[in-house]
Amino acid sequence: MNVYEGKNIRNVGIVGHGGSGKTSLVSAILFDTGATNRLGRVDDGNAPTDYDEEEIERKVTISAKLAFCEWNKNKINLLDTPGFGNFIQEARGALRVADAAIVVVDAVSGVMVQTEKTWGYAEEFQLPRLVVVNRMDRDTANFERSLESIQQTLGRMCVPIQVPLGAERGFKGVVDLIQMKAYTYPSDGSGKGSEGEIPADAAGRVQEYREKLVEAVAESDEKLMEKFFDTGSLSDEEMVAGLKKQVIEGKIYPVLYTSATGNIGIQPLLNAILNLLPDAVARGNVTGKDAHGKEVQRKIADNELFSAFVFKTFSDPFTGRVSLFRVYSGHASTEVQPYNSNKGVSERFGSMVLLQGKTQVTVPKVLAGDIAAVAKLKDTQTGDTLSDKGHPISYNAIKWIEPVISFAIEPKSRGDEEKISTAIHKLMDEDLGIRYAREPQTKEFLISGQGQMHVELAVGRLKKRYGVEVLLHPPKVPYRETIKGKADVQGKHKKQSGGHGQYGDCKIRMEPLPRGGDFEFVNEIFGGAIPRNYIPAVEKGIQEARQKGVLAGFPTVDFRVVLYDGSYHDVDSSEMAFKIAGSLAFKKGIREARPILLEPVMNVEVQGPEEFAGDLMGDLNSRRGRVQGMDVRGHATVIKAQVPLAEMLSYASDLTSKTGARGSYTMEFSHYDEVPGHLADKVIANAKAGVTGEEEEEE
Ligand SMILES: Nc1nc2c(ncn2[C@@H]2O[C@H](COP(=O)(O)OP(=O)(O)OP(=O)(O)O)[C@@H](O)[C@H]2O)c(=O)[nH]1
Ligand SMILES: [Mg+2]
Repeated sequence: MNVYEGKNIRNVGIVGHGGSGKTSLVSAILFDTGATNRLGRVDDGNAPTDYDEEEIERKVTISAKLAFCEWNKNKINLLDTPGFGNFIQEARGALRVADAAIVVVDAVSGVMVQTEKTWGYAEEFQLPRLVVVNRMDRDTANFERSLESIQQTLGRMCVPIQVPLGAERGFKGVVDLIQMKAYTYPSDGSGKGSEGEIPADAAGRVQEYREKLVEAVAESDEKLMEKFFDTGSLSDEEMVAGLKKQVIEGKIYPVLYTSATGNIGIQPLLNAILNLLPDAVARGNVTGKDAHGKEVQRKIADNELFSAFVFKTFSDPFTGRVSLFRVYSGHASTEVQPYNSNKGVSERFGSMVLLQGKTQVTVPKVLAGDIAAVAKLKDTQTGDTLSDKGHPISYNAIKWIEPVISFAIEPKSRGDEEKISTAIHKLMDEDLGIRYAREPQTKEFLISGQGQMHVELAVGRLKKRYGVEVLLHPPKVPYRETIKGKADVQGKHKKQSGGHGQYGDCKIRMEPLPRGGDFEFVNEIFGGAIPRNYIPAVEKGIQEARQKGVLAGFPTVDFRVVLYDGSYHDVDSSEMAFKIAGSLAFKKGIREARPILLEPVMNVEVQGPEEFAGDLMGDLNSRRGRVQGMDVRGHATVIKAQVPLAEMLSYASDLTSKTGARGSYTMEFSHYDEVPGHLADKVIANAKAGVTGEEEEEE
């Protein structure tokens, strides 16, 4: 295998909504460039970058994968990423080390939730982008409509540099609007295209979009603009140079058309990657921090000191831990001794490998700009920087998205707790999106992730890899309690039989606060009914008591306490006594003030193909959801609703099965709302059953 210099390398992250054809596109690229000798297919379980057992079984990409091809004496590193919401942070992790993104859009459904999300990640890392409209061969795939969806949501500067030839099953190639040539492909999937003149029936559209492209290029550059106004046109050289410059500056996002499974339009895409996207050294410098936290820069060049960023870790059944890294400066080889500046330890490099999906290809060294892997680093984790020991540098790690769903996890056989914890921590080594913690309130161990599928997958791996079997319980909904009415009560704590007594006495009024008001304590004591130094103790007593509400033990919120009277005893009063008095008053007051249960309500946005709109609405209604609006984006319907979290616990998998994995949703906290009476009784009964169950166990 050749060693490539950064100026001949492109690092592209392939991102987009689930099922848009990213993995199939990578398969076609690898086949057409001769990196593989057959066209791998997701549906047949032999796509090079969907090789995990779970991926083959589910036909979705679960973790980011690396592959590469050689094209016109350049090396293209392809990072295939998941588009399913549960695993979308993998896309972000991959873009962290890419120099450009290919955003894949399904020609039928247009831009969807995860398309926008990954577009946002590319924005975050300021990456130049190509938009690839794939699945052009499908029924109802439509050039104009998909473009409208793209320009509406991703922006007007998404400009076609091709127009497709033929439609739906008749899709057979593209016209390149720069070369003004047609590229057509046979229907046998061989990918062997031929160049030709523009067919007469496409001439009108070609003319129209060529003009739009020229205008877009002229528009984003003052000099070209002048020239364009003077002469009404640009030369071919001005076009190419102008376009490349503006793609790299993020002013234009070229749109291309493919059928990945039909192997149509792949070479023009490869040419666009080489001709329009920046090489691996184009960025010039990268900024990191030295040992003292001071900003330092490294030039992306082979003759600089070594530095590399580890962006992914996975465990291989044969070689153990494998770390994927991008070399930013210097080079990596067995001769280099890497120092992990985050952990403060030296590591040892084994042989360098390039990854072709699961196939490892050994290389003597890896130069600045390239992406490769190495096995058996001891202490290095995802997000760490390896560098020269004498000149340590660390690059910014990726901040991972917080988990959205939690399950209580319990060993199938007692005494396995220790084993679970060890095994989960090993999993977390390769999946930073998983969290594991003990919930102090319920004493349960919680495993959290980006969705039900994410957590279930982790649990499946626990069993498969480490032989630990666990049970998952429905996640606990963080209910709250509050009051609807008012109360005026006295809390008196008095123990004065023998020895030093205890005396605390307070009178409080309670009233509801608006939602989100949490807790307020107002002191209206005048004239020393309670000495000033005991007043904080009353408040503390209430603060502590409200953590466990009177209905079902959930925190009590959104109420005000006004302390207005009380009494004390010269000798027997103490802080402790007033704290207890406060908590007694709280419990009594809450009971009198019509306590109710609150539940979290979520803002939910569901997106799915139009034909499911009715089903999805009905389903949200049956989950006590309040639908707030419906929108159409391309062929996709977007439904916005507010739904109680308690009804959304299994939504991820329900939606997947309802829509054949074509639906997706996002969810964020909106507000707390009262739990309807009949459901509240159930929640309270369950909470009480849970609590007594646990107490019995402890005894
Ligand atoms: N007709 C048609 N089907 C395609 C095309 N590209 C992909 N598919 C099919 O669409 C489905 C999804 O393709 P994938 O390549 O797995 O899509 P993906 O974007 O990698 O999906 P995730 O990894 O789950 O995000 C598979 O059944 C493919 O066979 C295409 O161009 N035309
Ligand atoms: Mg995929």
